[in-house]
Amino acid sequence: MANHLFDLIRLYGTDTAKTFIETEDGTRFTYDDLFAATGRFANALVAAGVKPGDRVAVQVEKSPGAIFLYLACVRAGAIFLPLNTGYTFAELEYFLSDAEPALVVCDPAKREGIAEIAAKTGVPAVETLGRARDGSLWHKAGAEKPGFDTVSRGPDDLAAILYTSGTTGRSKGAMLTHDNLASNALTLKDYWKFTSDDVLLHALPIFHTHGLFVATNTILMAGASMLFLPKFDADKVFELMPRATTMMGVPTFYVRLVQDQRLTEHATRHMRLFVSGSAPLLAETHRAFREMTGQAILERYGMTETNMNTSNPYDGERIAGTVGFPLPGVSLRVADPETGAKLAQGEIGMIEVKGPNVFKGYWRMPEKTAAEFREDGFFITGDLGKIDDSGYVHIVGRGKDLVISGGYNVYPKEIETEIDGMAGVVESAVIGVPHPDFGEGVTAVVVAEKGAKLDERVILGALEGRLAKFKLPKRVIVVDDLPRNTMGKVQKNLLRDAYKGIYGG
Ligand code: MCA
Ligand code: AMP
Repeated sequence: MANHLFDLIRLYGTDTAKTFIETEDGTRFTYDDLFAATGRFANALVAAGVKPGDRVAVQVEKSPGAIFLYLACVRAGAIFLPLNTGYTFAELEYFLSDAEPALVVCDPAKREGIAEIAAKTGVPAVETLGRARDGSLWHKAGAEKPGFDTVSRGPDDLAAILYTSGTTGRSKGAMLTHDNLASNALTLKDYWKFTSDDVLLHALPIFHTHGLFVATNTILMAGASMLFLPKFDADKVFELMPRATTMMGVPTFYVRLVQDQRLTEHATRHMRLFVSGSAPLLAETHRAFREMTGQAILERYGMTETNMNTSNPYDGERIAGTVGFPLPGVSLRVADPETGAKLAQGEIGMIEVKGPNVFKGYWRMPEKTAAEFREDGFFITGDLGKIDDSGYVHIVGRGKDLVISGGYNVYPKEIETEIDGMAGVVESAVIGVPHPDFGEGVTAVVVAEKGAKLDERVILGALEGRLAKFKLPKRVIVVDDLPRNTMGKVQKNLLRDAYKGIYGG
């Protein structure tokens, strides 16, 4: 039966003896293995009670098994819901109660804690999947047949839900359809000239758009291969580059590489493309990389809700500090943030996009969805930018209160709510300030009650275990009061200015 995304993957994975994934220990899975494993996993999902349209929540360590599980969900007509491995149990409870999955799959080490939350939130089934080809789901899938009658799904059916935090606090589940994912992967394959000869050095996590869809789906559509690292590790990257042709990364990857004397033209001679995204790449990093290797990093721009929107050109000039041109099929405009009226070329305003890449809406939040679309169907990104005379898009700021640390989004409101709830705290403001490694460092400015014994250590101690580590402030500063404008609103720009040097960046 027709399954929009999986059929395309099958169509392009024609050389079934070819390696799809090779892991650090040299284990290889071919496209044949991939198709058989997705069949086995899909059978195991059905046996676990998963029906078409059900959500499958997954918080597992990076491994080929996690990719098999993603594609098994697609084949079974289920909705894949990946979760950051850094999320604490307290954070997971919200996702499970909001998404109401039929099954949650977690790392074997977390089974007990997750089972408790599953029971509390009414999730009927829990399975485990480990990095060492272990866990209950791995074993159950191994006992199943590789043949599976792939469930029929059209272009507009949901393939995945990815949660993205909201500026008002509650995370929103972005609903992505088969065609959102398929169309974007096919576009990127062509735009970045991927062929079955490519080998992608994959060092990103696979619970976000970048590592899962941009990287993995593009490779699948090209019938190409991946070298799978559990995480970014400069030593491993240098060791593997002679065997790879491409890499995709967040700016922190490149910041770390340009500080390394091993980065030379010779070391990168086998690589044809380095892509950067998820956060702004500093022009100085772009320049340093070019000087050391002779290669220009290709910067692109996307969002969880929209997949990829723009890209610097493959053949033309890749300009540092810009995110390039709208991708084929994507309409992009810069509009007045208040009225939505299109602005003249060169003016700064809200970036809005429309195209087959744009998501279907937020899970069970019709009002929030409606608020983020214009009447003519353009999605309001929350990013401020302009289009220059040559058509390159520049992102100049954010209209949303968001910090991006090492490629992970951190919403100040969520951290402020936690801090404000602590005894002895009057109020807090969380900001992002330049950080030499993570781009922006999450920083909390806190007003304490008179006489309260609050310092950085106490506040950080209280946040630990409640929030994922990447969200924890790198510094906490206790002050007497926060600067406010005449309307009483905290002036975060003044705080950002006051603390811009604290990380020495
Ligand atoms: C780890 N830590 C972090 C981060 N990562 N803190 C802030 N921000 C982070 N991103 C914590 C660790 O828990 C640790 O805490 C300490 O910082 C130092 O860890 P370190 O070993 O240096 O970090 P790492 O493990 O090397 O990770 C850094 C990383 C990683 C490689 C940059 O965060 C990463 O892979 N980021 C990629 C995120 C990503 O894929 N984003 C795409 C989103 P402690 O010392 O206390 O233990 S998709 C997206 O944005 C859109 C769609 C798009 O356009 O792509
Ligand atoms: P997420 O919600 O994790 O999908 O993050 C999407 C946000 O990351 C966008 O709205 C932008 O603010 C930011 N972003 C992604 N790529 C870039 C880039 N190349 N330059 C600047 N910001 C980027």
